[in-house]
Amino acid sequence: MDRATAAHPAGQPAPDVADHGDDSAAFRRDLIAGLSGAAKQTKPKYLYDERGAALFEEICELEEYYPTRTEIGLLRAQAADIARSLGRNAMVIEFGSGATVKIRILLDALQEPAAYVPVDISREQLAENSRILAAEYPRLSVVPICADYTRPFPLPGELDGGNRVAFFPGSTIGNLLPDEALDFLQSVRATVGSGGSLLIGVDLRKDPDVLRAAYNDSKGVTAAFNLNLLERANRELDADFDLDAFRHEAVYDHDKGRIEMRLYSLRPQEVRIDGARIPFADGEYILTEVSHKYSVDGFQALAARAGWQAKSCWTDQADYFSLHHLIAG
Ligand code: AVI
Repeated sequence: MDRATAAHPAGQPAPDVADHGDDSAAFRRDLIAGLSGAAKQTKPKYLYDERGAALFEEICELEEYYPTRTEIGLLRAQAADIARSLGRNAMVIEFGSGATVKIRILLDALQEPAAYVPVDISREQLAENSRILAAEYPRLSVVPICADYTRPFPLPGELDGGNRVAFFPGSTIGNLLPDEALDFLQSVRATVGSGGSLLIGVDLRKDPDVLRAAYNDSKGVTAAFNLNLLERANRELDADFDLDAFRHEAVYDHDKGRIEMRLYSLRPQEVRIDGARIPFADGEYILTEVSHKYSVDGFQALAARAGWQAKSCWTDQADYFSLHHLIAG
C-alpha cells in the first residue's frame, strides 16, 4: 500500500502515487498456468490492459449492456434517500477509481461529505481522477491511496473515527467467485472497521435472454474485449494466438447464476507462449471471466457471513440491479 500525497482543498498538487501494476512476468506465469490445466481459465484482471479498459468503457455505453445505465439511473433516482442512509460528513472510500460519473452523483447528494478516498492499483487513473475531483469539489479533502483494494489496507489516520463509507459500484463483486466475494467483503469490513459502512452495486438475476444479450452484444464489442486477452498475449508475451481461430461466446449457467465469458478454439491447434506449447482441442474453451448475478436475499446472506448487516436496499423498477447499504456488524 502506498499512501498518496493528499490533494487537499482547493486543488493542491496532483497526488504522487506509486504504480504496483502487474508486470509481464506475472501475466506470463498466470497465463501459462491457467492454460495448462484440464479446464483452461485465466484471471479476469488480465482483460483490463489499456485497450481492454477502453473496450470496457465502450461496453458500458451499449444498448444491450444494461448494468451501467441502470445503476446510474438508480443512484440518481434514489440519491436523496441514499444520502440519508449514509449520513452526514461521509468519508467515501471508493474501491477502484474508474469513470467518475457515479461518485459525482453520490458526492452531490451527500450532506457535507468530509473526504473522498479513491483506492486503485493504477497510478495514472488514480492521479487523474483525484486531480479532477479535487478541482471540482474544493471543500472536499481528496486522499488517494495506491493499493490492491482486494486485500485489507490501512486507512490514513485522519479518517479515524469519522463516518467511513466504502463505495464499490458496478457489480464488480460479481466477477469474483463466491468464496472470493466473501473474502473481499470481509476485507472491506476490516478496512472500514466498526462504525463503517458499505454502499455496493450488485447485478440481479433476471431473464437469461437479457443476460446473454448483454454479454454477446450485436456490435461485437464484448467479443473484441474478450479476444483482446489473446492479442495482449501476442503483444506482450510474444505468443502466437491466431485470432481467427478463436471465437467469443458468453454462456449463462443457471445453477451457478453466472455468465461465463469463454473463448472457443475453432479447430485443434497448438499455441506457443514464450516457449510453452499449449494444445487446444476443437471446441475447447478458455474461461476468461465470470459474472455472478445475485438475488437481493442471496447477496444479503453472503454479506451477513462477512460481518455486514443490511441497512437499506434500492432496486430499479425492472429489478435488474440493486444498491445495498450495509453496516459493519
Ligand atoms: C466489470 N464487470 C462488472 C463487468 C461485468 O458485467 O461483469 C465486466 C464485463 N465483462 C463483459 N462485459 C462486462
